[in-house]
Amino acid sequence: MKWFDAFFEQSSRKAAQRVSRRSSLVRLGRVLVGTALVLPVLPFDRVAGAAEPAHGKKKEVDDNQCEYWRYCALDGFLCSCCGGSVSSCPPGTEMSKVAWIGTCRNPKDGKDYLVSYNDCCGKTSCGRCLCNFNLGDRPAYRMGLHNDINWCMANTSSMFHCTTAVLVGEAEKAS
Ligand code: ABN
Repeated sequence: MKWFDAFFEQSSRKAAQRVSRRSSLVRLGRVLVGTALVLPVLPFDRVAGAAEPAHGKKKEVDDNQCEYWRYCALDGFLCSCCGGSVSSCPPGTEMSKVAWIGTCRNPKDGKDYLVSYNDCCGKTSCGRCLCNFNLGDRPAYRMGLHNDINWCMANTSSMFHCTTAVLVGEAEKAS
């Protein structure tokens, strides 16, 4: 059984050598130094960072988002999310004959504009991009100044599908 003892003695010594605290520290040190030397020279993809808006600059809001400036007094589903656009109805629907008018400020030029919120009629509710901003909205007893109304009421079909935000023109400054 001598060979057996010798074999195990040798294996144990080798194992002890391999996993000794000192050799582990040496290995760890090598890894750390190697990482510190190699990482800074690796090519990083900085394209994502370049796509970020510059500090202080706001990301542009498109007309599929409730925060788009023309929707400041819109209550309904955005037609731009329903197959239409900000100022046109989706196919198969018809623009309401009556509407309510809001006043919104265009952040690009700082001017106020009149916006006509016409509903698109003739199909069931679109159900996408529901927005509810109420700038200038008045209680329902002043119907013409209220946005929570189905403006398809005067159309052949009073079924409400979505709401547009048609630009009417620049608002006059109050004197
Ligand atoms: N003007 C949008 C709308 C339609 C139906 C009911 C409430 C609001």
